[in-house]
Amino acid sequence: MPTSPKTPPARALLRRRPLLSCLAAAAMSAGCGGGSTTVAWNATSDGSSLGPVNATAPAPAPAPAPAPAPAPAPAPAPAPVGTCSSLALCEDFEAGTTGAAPDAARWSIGAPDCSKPDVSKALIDSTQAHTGSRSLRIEAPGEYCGHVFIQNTAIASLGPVAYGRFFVRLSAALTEQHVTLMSMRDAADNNSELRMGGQGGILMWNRKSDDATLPELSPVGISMSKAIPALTWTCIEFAIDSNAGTLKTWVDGNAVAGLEVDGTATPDVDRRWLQRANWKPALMDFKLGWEQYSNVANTLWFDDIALGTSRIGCGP
Ligand SMILES: [Ca+2]
Repeated sequence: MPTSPKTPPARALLRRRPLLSCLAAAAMSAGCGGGSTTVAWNATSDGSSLGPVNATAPAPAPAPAPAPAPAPAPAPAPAPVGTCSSLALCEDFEAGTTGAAPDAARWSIGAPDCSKPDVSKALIDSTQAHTGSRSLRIEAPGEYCGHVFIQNTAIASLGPVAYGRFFVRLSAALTEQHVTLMSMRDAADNNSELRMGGQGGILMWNRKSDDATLPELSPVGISMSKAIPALTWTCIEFAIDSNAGTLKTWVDGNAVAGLEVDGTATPDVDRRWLQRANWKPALMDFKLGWEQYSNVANTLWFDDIALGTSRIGCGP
């Protein structure tokens, strides 16, 4: 298949977008490591200070009632553990073998727009990890068809509202050029790809079929998204409501105003996206990796990948 065309040049700056309302919902933390259980304990004392009783001695003045011992501070609630079992996908790569492909029962490897397995690799790596000692390393040279993704299909059975969370570490920061690091096949869009990646130096979404971007790549739109720094683990979360046709994105736990489709066309943000009426994706797979359209090479790592039906958060 041919590679995707580049996204059109930045659109004219229009009026500034009103502030979005903040999300009030607290994120639930969920772990991928099946962490340890914290046992609560209370430092109570049952010691007595009463002396021996002497029957002949004058009755002592009644002892003041002992002051009640201060209640111990409640132990902090332990972080949720074992939540991997309730998630549709939970991957920390710890069970993998360094230098080998990830678990073939969970992941297949390839790319929708052609891949060259001899030059583009997706391998378990122990030189970097967000948690534990392993992650997935993507080696993507800057050459034609130098694309590679790991693919999982659990998202297809999640229901209309899908939440995702992953950590990514880039060797080189996003540039002006269009790249993709997450991609999902949309059966409601002729099996075209809903993609997240970079352009204009910031994190952005791209709908391949009509090349709409979120945000619009105007100066204001760009300012309303985030750059993803190199050599740092960044937590990226998303929520897609296929019934409502809405989408939200969080970076390191914070909602990003420029990466939200809320159903009301907002210049610089989702106006272009919403020019397609009734955008209601039917996601068939979930892919992480690298695809570039201007020979932009990168090596990147993914870890602690999760999919579920409620917000997962960036917790342990
Ligand atoms: Ca790991």
